[in-house]
Amino acid sequence: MRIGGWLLGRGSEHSGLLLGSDAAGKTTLLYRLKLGETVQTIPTIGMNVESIEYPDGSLTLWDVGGKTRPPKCTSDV
Ligand SMILES: Nc1nc2c(ncn2[C@@H]2O[C@H](COP(=O)(O)OP(=O)(O)OP(=O)(O)O)[C@@H](O)[C@H]2O)c(=O)[nH]1
Ligand SMILES: [Mg+2]
Repeated sequence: MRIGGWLLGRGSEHSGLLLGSDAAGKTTLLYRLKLGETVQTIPTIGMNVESIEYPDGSLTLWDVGGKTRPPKCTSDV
């Protein structure tokens, strides 16, 4: 997708970031959207990335564990 289309909300591929406190339900939401069912989760170490395909496009979601530390270069700022 071209950047202009992304900025204007057009195009068929979208991506997003799931951020929140630990145990907020981010991973549950990710797999609910991906699989259409509620799965049992464990605390996420690092991140999960899933692409959800729709008839007219796809949505890629990045699910970052609530206890995942940011890279050192940003945590020192
Ligand atoms: N009651 C209730 N429990 C939920 C809901 N969503 C998730 N949970 C429960 O909350 C707990 C944590 O859910 P996760 O999806 O693992 O939370 P998370 O935000 O990914 O946590 P981290 O990976 O540690 O950042 C699990 O036991 C889920 O079953 C909800 O909508 N309602
Ligand atoms: Mg998680």
